[in-house]
Amino acid sequence: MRGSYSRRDSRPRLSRLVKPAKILPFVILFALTLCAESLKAADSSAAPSFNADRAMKYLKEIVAFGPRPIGSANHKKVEDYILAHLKGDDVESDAFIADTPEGKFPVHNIIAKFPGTRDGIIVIASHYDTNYPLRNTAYIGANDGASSSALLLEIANQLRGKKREGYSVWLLWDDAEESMRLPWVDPESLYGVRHIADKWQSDGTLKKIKAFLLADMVGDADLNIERDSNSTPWLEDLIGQAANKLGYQSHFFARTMAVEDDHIPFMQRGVPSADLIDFNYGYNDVFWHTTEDTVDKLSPKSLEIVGSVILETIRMLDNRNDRVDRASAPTWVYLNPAFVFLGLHF
Ligand code: 1BN
Ligand code: ZN
Repeated sequence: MRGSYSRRDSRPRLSRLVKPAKILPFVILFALTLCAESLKAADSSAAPSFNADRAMKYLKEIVAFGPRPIGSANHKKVEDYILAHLKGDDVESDAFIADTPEGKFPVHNIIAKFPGTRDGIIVIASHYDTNYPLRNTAYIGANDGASSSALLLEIANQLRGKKREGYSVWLLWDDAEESMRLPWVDPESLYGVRHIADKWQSDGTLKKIKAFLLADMVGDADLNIERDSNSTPWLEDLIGQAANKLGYQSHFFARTMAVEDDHIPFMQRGVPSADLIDFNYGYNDVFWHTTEDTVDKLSPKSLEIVGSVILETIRMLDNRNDRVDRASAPTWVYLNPAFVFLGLHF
């Protein structure tokens, strides 16, 4: 009857409005989202911090040896310098004799291995030689060879003595990258990487490499890393995302060019690869492969930018799921915080 309520009906009953069984999934989802957020916070607080001043000190020490063309006494000193900084690390030496148009030369790749818990390897590479044709000049390759080699030594400092929850990281100081003639001649260059790529193909290592990141000419105070059309697009995108995340996007990918560098033998063998190179060194690249390639053009901030972006890219690769094809996963799977919580983000 309208207007008359029984005593039972007049009491608002919570159980009628929201049944516990109905809200349970939302409560669980909310709790999982909170857990995922707190895990994210813990994750970033443990992020390594690249020491740019120390990297700059390494750079200056490398160039202080003078020109370091293959076969020279200075080259041997730089090899020993790198090895001395890796004392106590798991180091593989890949030494061989390269047959070049200028004769036979000893070539020495150095690999420092930092094991991770996840099955797979991320390789970070830099060449450390200077140009053989410039051997009798004052050419020291401060940006070209020394900057990235110093950067890798500092990355080794960041990886050393820490438990890696992601992929193993292998740092590769490769040798005999520079061309035996100037300007650049393709088959007369990249001796070190071609050798190690062949070796890793024969012994089965290559299949385990999830990404090959190359650093080259990364110290210019006016830092402009190119987007390289010879690199793997999704890996370049990931580097762009890492740069964005750190607020360094203005130094990345304003220009696109095709670069023939140490990543090419790995690209040719199907390894996802990317070259972080600033190929705009002075107006129209005037300092490249000249005695003008000196420390005064460089800045520790640039080393910090590239070093941090590489470390962030490693972290993103570690957390990337390469076992599930995103295209085959329905939207509800990759948008679900429960899957993010379980580490299954796409
Ligand atoms: C980079 C530094 N390279 C040599 N020294 C490789 C290269 C060669 C990059 C030609 C662009 C063009
Ligand atoms: Zn060069």
